[in-house]
Amino acid sequence: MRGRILEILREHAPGAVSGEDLARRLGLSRTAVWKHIAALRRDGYSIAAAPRSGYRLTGEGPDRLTAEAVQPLLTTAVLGRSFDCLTEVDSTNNRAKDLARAGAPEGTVVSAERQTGGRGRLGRSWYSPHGGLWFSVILRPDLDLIPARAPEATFMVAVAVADALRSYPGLSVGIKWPNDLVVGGRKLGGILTELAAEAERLEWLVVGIGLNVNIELEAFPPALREAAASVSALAGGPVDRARLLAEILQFLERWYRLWLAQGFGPVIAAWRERQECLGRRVRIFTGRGEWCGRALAVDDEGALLVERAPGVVQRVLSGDVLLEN
Ligand code: BT5
Repeated sequence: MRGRILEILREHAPGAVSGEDLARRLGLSRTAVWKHIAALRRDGYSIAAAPRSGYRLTGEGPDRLTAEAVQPLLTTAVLGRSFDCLTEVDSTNNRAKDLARAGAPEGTVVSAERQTGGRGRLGRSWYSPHGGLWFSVILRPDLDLIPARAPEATFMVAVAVADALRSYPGLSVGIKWPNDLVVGGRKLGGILTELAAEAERLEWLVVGIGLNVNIELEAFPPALREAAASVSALAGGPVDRARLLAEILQFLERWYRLWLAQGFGPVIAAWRERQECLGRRVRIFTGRGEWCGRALAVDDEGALLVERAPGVVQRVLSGDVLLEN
């Protein structure tokens, strides 16, 4: 049945076929058609859906992310030179941490087409269907970097990913404290940094990056649909994920080197230029409750300074921010 649906979509491409037409021609219900379309998308076909016109095949053949596609595009010296490209994994961060413990070299990248247990911060889950970029990078800063400085990496990665995305039309990506990549108030991606330290020495960092790339907004679960953004929705069609990954790694390598050479100063300065929360009224959520204030600044350790009442400034080291206006 999926083959028949593909044939019909191909006949009409680049035009659209309505769900009703497909249902009538195949003797199926519209729900059954929708389920087959969802399965085709999971298999990697890019199919756009518009409320009135119907389904449109926007990318021929499965959109697959392979090491063979990414490696020739790499311009990096270290990042991605060792590359583990998986179809499915619980979490690329888990896999990268296992590899780091086993001694994998700096710059090792683990990516997956799908994550079955993608993780956000604080035990939250990260929705990771086919079509996104879900990957983790092992870093072994060759410095006496004290573990307390590890959170700086999240800022460094956010700047690098925002810079890579900003070269795409329609993608004026901003950063929301501490780790969100946002466009027009919607979340396009997030970053999860994990580490191992012994005594006062950082052994490795795993930076996990999740980016909604070729995912239709209606494919998101209802709870995320209003809050999430995807590159394909913003850029007006699917983009080449292998190229995007190679570009992100290139920016990441540049910013990583700058961070190691010059410290947090240039990173946080660049972060301030790209962020979208300072000067705004915000609601702060921490493990201990929620409260409102005005975001004033980010200090040199990456903490958010929020004016809770006139003259009363609170320093927030971890938590979530909702922009109120
Ligand atoms: C994050 O957490 O934003 C970090 C996400 C990191 C994901 C990458 S994917 C590769 C690597 N492997 C992993 O297992 N993780 C990393 P946080 O700030 O806690 O945000 C989590 C919240 O974002 C969830 O509670 C949802 O509300 C929302 N969310 C979940 N999936 C989303 C998605 N695909 N797009 C937008 N928002 C999402």
